[in-house]
This record gives sequence, structure tokens and C-alpha cells, in this order.
Amino acid sequence: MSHHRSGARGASGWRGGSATRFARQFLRSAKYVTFCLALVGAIRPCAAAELAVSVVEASGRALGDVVVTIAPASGAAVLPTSGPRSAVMDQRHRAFVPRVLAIATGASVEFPNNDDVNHQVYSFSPAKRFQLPLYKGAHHPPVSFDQQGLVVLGCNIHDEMVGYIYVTDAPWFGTTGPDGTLRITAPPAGDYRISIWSPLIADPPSALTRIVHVDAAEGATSRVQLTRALRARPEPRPRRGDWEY
Ligand SMILES: [Cu+2]
Repeated sequence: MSHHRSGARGASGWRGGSATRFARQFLRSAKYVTFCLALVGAIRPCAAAELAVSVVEASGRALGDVVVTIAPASGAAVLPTSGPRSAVMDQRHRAFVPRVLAIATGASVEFPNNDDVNHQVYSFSPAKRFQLPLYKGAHHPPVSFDQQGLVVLGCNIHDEMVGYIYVTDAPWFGTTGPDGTLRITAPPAGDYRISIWSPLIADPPSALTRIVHVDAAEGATSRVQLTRALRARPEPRPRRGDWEY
């Protein structure tokens, strides 16, 4: 389709010269064809079906930064989607940004410190134990996460800093935006188990899973409304007591 557009543009420049009546007509019809092709492109249902998962608090307010994982309900193995193999966990205003990061198992994460103060990032979580000695800027190479599980991040200087890296084998995953919704291109038609997690959610894990049928044409939507108030402070906390000096 793009060559039609460029063809019309080229003819347009040529019209300024000794354009014949035939050429003008040709030009008009070329523009018309281009317009129709554009119109057809806009209308054609080329957009793939969508899977949208929304999370709302007990109060009805949308909840962002919630990890959503999606896998076949049958438990059948699916090759991981070609999601990003690298991600960034920034540090700004003495906080991890984003607060919650979901990555595929095997992905690596950069930890740039964009504050004026030094941070010493660490995790004692079984899924990944590491520490980045006191630094500012992009001082350390990316850290790879090769094991599924929750990695709780802390800073050895600033106790109030806590962040989470959710490492998952799920073929589809993401985090909800400020509108409380994750939207992805729908997986192939079938039944899927959708699970959510957030350090602020107090509802029991059994209440945080849904089985959803994805339709090839319609996709699917799922809405999870929490029943308990959010935690006042995120859990679990970094295990600073495990530091060995
Ligand atoms: Cu710090």
C-alpha cells in the first residue's frame, strides 16, 4: 500500500510542470484510489483480538502496578512469548521505579541510580540473591534473573526503599496501568488461568485467580474486584537482617 501513496506524492510534484488534462485526471483518480486504500486500511479489522484484565479495589478504585500472569488453564506447556529480554528498574527520589516489575525468566535488568545519593541495592530472595555495592548512575552491569519467583529489592542505606521483580515462566504477563488494566493481544482461543499479584493486595491467593475463555474474534475481558482493603505498607519486606558484615 505504501507504494501507492508514494506514487501519488511523486505525481503531485510533477503536476506543477506541463500537466495535461489527462495527467490531472490520472492524478485525481490516483488520489481517490489512495484515499480508498487508506479508508479500507482504517476499517479493516486488522487489529487482533484483545485480552483485557482489570483490577479494582474493594472501594471500586482502579489498582495499578498489579502483576497479571496468563497461562493455559489445561496446564499445557507453551513456548514463552517473545517478550523483552531486558528491563530497567530505575531509582528516583529514593524509590524503585517502577515499584513492581514483571519479567520473563531469563531476562536481565539494569538498575540505574538517578538520585544524587548513593544506593546499595540488594535482594535476599531465594529466586535471586545479589547486591550492587554502593553506587550512583549506571555503574553496574545488568543482573540476570534465571529462576521464577518473587525478588524483593531493598537498599542498604534507605530502609524505606522497597521494590519487587516478579520473575515468571508464564507465556503472557504484564502489569496493570494507572487505569487498573492490562491489555495484551489475545492469546489463541481457549481457556486461560489468569492470576494477579501485588505487594498491596491482602486478599488470599485463592481469590486472585480466574479462568477466562478467550474467543478468537472477541478476545476476552476479566475484572477482579478485591474484597479486602489494601495493605498500608507493601509486603513482603526486604530481609535486611540477612546482611553479613
Ligand atoms: Cu538507597
